Amino acid sequence: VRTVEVKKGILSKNDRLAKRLRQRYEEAGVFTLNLVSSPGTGKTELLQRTLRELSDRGLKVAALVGDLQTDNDALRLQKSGAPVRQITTSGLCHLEAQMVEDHLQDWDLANLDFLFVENVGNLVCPSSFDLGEQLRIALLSVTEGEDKPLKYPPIFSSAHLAIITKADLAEPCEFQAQLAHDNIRSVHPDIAILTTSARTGQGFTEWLDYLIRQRQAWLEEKKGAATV
Ligand SMILES: Nc1nc2c(ncn2[C@@H]2O[C@H](COP(=O)(O)OP(=O)(O)O)[C@@H](O)[C@H]2O)c(=O)[nH]1
Ligand SMILES: [Mg+2]
Repeated sequence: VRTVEVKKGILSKNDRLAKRLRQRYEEAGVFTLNLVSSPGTGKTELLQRTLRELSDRGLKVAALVGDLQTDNDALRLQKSGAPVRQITTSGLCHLEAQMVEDHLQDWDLANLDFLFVENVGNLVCPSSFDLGEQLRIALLSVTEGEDKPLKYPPIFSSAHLAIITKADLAEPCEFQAQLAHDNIRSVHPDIAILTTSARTGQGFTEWLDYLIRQRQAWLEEKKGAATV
């Protein structure tokens, strides 16, 4: 019983902080996304290309990236030219709202259109921690096996979008796309699913269009709420 009580305490503190972050994002008009998946699914690779291509379309983007150790991913993402900051969790398997808030303290969010948060690679823990994001995106690579959504349902049921990554490797991995879709939809029936390859650029037009559409709808919703 005590364990449950402690976890509840941590989660409710996190929820309070996440609400504060969400308010800050709304005031600044920055659309924030939380990318979750197991290690090696291709979060950093997807982000690197996404940051570059959104910048090319004239959008202002930035990223925070979480890892247990090292700033390798931040260094990779900085190559896109966008502002990037590393959050090192020193062993913690997920990001919490407090860590995000601490790393955003001196950033002028009003200057940004999109903020991407790459969570720590883990298919379990990140699903419980709201970071105040507008959208949570769960990634599944073709190399991981189609059954992962069945084994780790919360990460897929708590996400707004699933992306199947590394599509260029689908054939050698004998990836069964229909089975993966069915498994994702068995834990989250109406979730949107995109398929991408950060290597070849496959699916990136749909992915970037999706991001821009979602941000636009959010801005319009906010404007509508403000005039009511
Ligand atoms: N073939 C191929 N490899 C990829 C793709 N995306 C990522 N990778 C590789 O997969 C490995 C893990 O990618 P990374 O972005 O670090 O995954 P993360 O741990 O989820 O951030 C790296 O060696 C990447 O180069 C892709 O679309 N196609
Ligand atoms: Mg990474």
